Amino acid sequence: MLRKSLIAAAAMTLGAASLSACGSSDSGGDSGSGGSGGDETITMGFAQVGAESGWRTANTTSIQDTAEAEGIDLKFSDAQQKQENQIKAIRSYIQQKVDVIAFSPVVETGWDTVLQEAKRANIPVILTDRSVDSEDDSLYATFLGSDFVEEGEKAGQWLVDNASDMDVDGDGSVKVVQLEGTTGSAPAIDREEGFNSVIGSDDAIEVIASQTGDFTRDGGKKVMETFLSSEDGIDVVYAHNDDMGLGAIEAIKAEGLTPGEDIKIITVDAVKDGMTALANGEINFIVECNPLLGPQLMDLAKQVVAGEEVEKRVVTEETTFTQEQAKEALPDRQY
Ligand code: GYE
Repeated sequence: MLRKSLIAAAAMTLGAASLSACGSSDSGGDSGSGGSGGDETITMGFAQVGAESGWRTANTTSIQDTAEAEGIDLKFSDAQQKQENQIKAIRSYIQQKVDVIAFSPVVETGWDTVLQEAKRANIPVILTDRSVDSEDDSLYATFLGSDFVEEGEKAGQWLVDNASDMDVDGDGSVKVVQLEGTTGSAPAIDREEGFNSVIGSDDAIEVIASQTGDFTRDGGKKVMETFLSSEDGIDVVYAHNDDMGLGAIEAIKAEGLTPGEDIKIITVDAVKDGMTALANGEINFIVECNPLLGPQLMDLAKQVVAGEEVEKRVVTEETTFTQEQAKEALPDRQY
């Protein structure tokens, strides 16, 4: 007990030291003079990917609501799925001397320069949701998010386990079309890799076409329309998120086919609209990806700003849903 409180006291002192160091740099007129209580507000700059999907909307709400509840001053920007916009936002957060920068990198590569600028300015960076592909892991404090390879594996495993029901036209092969997420993004790369690594064990399953729908409903619909006119005998759609799967449903219906029966659908995310389609039988299986990262992100931010050691990788826990499980889970679904 005593040991614990000593450690806590030491951590607090450390925190106070690094906070005041931060507040006093540049002697800028910041509001850190709150008397002896030392309650300095943490300022976080957050560079969001965009508003491309139901997942993203839930993620943004979780971050904004938690920041407000925790008294963290959040500067928020929406990059509209463009890396250059995210880089601009990060540079402006550096200029504003925020205490911590958090962002969800739209694509994996091309971040080293701007992250070095943050490092030189002594502003810690937290990656949330998506990771970067960089040799230098000193450029960020921690990465909080899902294991996308595992999500792809879960999708592939369900397909392998149910392969006999998936050969809708009974021609002896399961023909899959894939709706990929944003090209170059971690979830698109990893969900494809995980899926392929598992379906490789079954010779009857083949991916006959694959194209990006940019994680949007409209993108999924358009790509599916193309697939329906160019490919014969599609049995299964594997969509890297619910929104693209929901777009595919519209395209399938427009062809006079029944989604979930004539063409089976597997997606990732498990947001409300996806879960509703699953419960209604229009989607067949969803791998969950949890967008409610706000509470863990704000905890990590406080620790990082206080100079405490944090895990370099924090993985969120997730499950999967069949149609029956979706019916049960839907009434309590938060997002
Ligand atoms: O699956 C998708 C969103 O990065 C996990 O991005 C996130 C993905 C999510 O657009 O819906």
